[in-house]
Amino acid sequence: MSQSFAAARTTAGQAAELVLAGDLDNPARLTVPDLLGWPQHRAEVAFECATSGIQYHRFTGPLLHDVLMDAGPVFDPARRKDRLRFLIAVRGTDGHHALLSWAEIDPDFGRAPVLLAVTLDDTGLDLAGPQLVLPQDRCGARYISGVEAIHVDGGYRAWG
Ligand SMILES: Nc1nc2c(c(=O)[nH]1)N[C@H]1C(S)=C(S)[C@@H](COP(=O)(O)O)O[C@H]1N2
Ligand SMILES: [Mo]
Repeated sequence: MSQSFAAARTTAGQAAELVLAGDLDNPARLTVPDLLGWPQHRAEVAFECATSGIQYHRFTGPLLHDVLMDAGPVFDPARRKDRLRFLIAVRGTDGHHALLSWAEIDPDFGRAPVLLAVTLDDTGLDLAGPQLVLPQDRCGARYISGVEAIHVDGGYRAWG
């Protein structure tokens, strides 16, 4: 935690910012306080780390799906097949990054209640930046902390 905390801080203790970019009609920059503007959800999770064993944490924050829908992904929401070709890349301040498929978090498909957490064990993440929370994951590797960029990618639509 202390490493990502230091990396996410910009000058003079400013709050971390998260950039939403890619195939979006409304790209955005959001702080952790901005993320309080969506309905807040709670998750109590356990995940296994390859190096430190099973970890237990409590998180709160908005659904990733709610935040990304407001950023206007460029698919036709009425055509379900269109959404199946989108990917979501998530990167932390230390460069750790991972992919989700759009379908994984879509209420019509995988329905995974993935959060962009604003609190971790009742402590605010305002300076560290939000943390990706995937209650469906057995392993902790996608619980990316200090999230600084999310890129929505509809590139596979090029297959027609
Ligand atoms: N930014 C960032 N987030 C990360 C990682 C990382 O290297 N960088 N490691 C992941 C891994 S492998 C695990 S198991 C969990 C560890 O979470 P913990 O520190 O709460 O145990 O964080 C995940 N989130
Ligand atoms: Mo891990």
